[in-house]
Amino acid sequence: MAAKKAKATNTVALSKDQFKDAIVKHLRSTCGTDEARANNQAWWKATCAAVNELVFERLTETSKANAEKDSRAVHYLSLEFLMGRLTVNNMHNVGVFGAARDALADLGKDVNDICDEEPDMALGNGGLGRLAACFIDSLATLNYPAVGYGIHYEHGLFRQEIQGGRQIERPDSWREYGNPWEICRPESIQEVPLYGYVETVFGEDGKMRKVWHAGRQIKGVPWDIPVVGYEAKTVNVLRLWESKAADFFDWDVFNAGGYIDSQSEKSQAEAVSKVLYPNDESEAGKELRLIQQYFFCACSLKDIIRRYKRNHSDFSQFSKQAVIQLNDTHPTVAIPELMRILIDEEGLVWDDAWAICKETFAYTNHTLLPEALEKWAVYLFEKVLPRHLEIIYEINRRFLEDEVEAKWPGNDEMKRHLSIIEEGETRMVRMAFLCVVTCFKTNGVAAMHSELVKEDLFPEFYELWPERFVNVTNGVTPRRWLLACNEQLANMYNETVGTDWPLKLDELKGAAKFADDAKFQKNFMAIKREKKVELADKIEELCGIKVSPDAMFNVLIKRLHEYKRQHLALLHILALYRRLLENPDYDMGPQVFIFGSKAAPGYKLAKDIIYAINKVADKVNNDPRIKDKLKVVFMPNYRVTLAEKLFPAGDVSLQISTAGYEASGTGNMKFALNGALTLGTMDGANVEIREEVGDENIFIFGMDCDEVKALKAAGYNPWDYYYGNPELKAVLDWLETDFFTPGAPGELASIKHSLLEGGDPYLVLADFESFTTQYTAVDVAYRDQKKWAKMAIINSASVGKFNSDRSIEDYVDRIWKLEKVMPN
Ligand code: NTF
Repeated sequence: MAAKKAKATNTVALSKDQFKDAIVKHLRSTCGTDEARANNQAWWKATCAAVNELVFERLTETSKANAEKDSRAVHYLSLEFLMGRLTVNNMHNVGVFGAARDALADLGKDVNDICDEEPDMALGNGGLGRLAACFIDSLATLNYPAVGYGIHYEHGLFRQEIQGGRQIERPDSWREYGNPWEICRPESIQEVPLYGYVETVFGEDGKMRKVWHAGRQIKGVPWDIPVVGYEAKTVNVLRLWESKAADFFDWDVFNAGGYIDSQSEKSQAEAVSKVLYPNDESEAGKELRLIQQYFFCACSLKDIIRRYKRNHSDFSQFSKQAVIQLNDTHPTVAIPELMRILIDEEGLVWDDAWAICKETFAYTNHTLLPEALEKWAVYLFEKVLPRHLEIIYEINRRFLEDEVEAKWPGNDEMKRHLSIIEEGETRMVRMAFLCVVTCFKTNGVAAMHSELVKEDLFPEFYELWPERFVNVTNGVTPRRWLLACNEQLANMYNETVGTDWPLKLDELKGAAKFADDAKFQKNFMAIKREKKVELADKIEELCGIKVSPDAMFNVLIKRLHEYKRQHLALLHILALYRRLLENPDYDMGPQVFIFGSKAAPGYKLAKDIIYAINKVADKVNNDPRIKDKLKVVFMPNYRVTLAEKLFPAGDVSLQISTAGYEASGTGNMKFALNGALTLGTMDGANVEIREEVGDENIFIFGMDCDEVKALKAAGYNPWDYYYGNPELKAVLDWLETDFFTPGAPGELASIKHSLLEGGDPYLVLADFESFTTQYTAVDVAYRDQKKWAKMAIINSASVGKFNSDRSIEDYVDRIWKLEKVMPN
């Protein structure tokens, strides 16, 4: 009965009383308990089951409509989907959040406590994975046919503990006790071959064929997570593959007393989807990682082809029906896999198969960092995927002999330069080149980044095929990153500009005209303060540090990486501390610096930076001489759920990467939307944020990309800055003493060494002075609360462009060419 009501209307799907009945019913029938005995975990599961009554019905409707209309769909292949929690999000999107909250309250439960039971789905590292999650939210919201494909990792990104200031990694078991959002689909299991050898056989017609005799098979079991569109009829699917041993049991081994061996077969197969690699740049060289990539691409392609074949008897319409978006190079092996299927299994000739691949795949580049551009050793490919290597060789041969030769005749140097195979002691497959050679579109993720992709990363490919290169600036879903995480501000906007903004974020612009209005400012700042109080409580609970909500909250939250320059912020903190010690009356407003960040477990310097932040925090926070003017907080286990508390509470959003290195950034957008001011470089999407909010409402510092290039070309010498700036020298030298690590001098010295002897590859020292100078301006601006309020309001009201719905419409328009299937 409840579900019927949902069909009738999009927004208010269930009344409070209906929702109450549904929860109580599920406590009993789904969870095997009752209101008197249930713990919060059971309450949560019953609540999810009540929401799922609506979700599953829409899921079935959507797949029925897609099948009936045989619509073109996008398949978003990504090794990462950083979903976070789904309960609140799904309740908002199906339109039952209010009913659920009130129903739970009537039953004596607080919605927040109940939703706190949900573990984060942390199947991603950072920006790339979270972007994928925002994109599938937008695709469903806009009613586009889409499937997300990825891996059903048993363990997501590690849980971070801080012990004695150092990061400790603990396993993350997000589904240990079951997850109410996922549905196992054994009817769609796929088999994946690996290893073995390739045989050349001649058929009776005299034609040559290749047969791959795999050395082993593993099984891919699909788990579907419904992706609920906001106020939409569409519920799409995120399909995640779990690896299992193939369906045979080796009785010979078992009977011969080799039970252990048959178990090892099982555990090897299951290892494939066991863990997410915790490095957000690249994991080149690891055989298991290559197998992960192939495993999920092979399963996904089989799934796409199975669905296609329901309505088609040949492949002539394939690229009209399916577009496959490669989220970075991680799924590149899908290209030779589709070639292999079409040629070896479906009997197409090379040219036809190649034409299909070229029209099916598109590639998004997310980074320019050379170490992040994936390369796989040829010998590894040969061992794991021998047939795919042959296909890559042939793609490369044709590319070099036909296209490169035609453009640059007789130029062997150019051929070497552009070859998909890199020659050298260890020959390597350049995955990004394979993408660009194949894909009909290659896009960067912010305007500036897309220019650099053309000019610096792939200039010759751009010369060959300029029409293939496009930009799609990233975005974030306003449902999660404003409506759900900042209810107070969301309500204020509802009253000011109406309730359409979660879909049409540009409507917030209507609030900008109140930026000067004293009452509006007061309300806006009161909300900010409320969110800061909530965060301050959380900080005290997690870190035992008391911070004042009246201080300026400077927040730096993102993965730890030298190019993101958390250590630049640390040097500035040291400079402030030193100024306060030297002059207790030093003129500055109270400030809190809040960090949240995980470091890749093998990234030594990144972990040293976390340690240094914590050691400096210990000292600063407990130094009575500075009278609480400065506090430093490192929040452990930064993840989506913590981010939802941090973005609404920030005053200053630190986006301080070296210009030219951050492809886009998406945290910068979430902060601005929640009324924080950016202190950042001219990098990634900061450039476009500045365009939207205006130069007077953002604090830009440091060298721009051209200046960075020029300084590097001229020969950068960090020692010049060390000797040229006494304050900088003093704080760097401080790191070598035992001031912050009593009795253990030198514990923080690796940071200094990387910046001097190490050559300071990300120009921290070169930008230091500009950073501290601009920070003084930020401090002065903050102390004029009226002016600050105005700037904050303008920021929040002006970033409608960074709605991920807009990004998706750009993808549809420039790349995917989809049509909506379910009506709006
Ligand atoms: C990240 N790339 C970039 O570093 C961010 O600037 C960007 O916002 C996100 O992608 C999303 O586009 C990666 O995580 C990776 F893996 F490519 F290095």
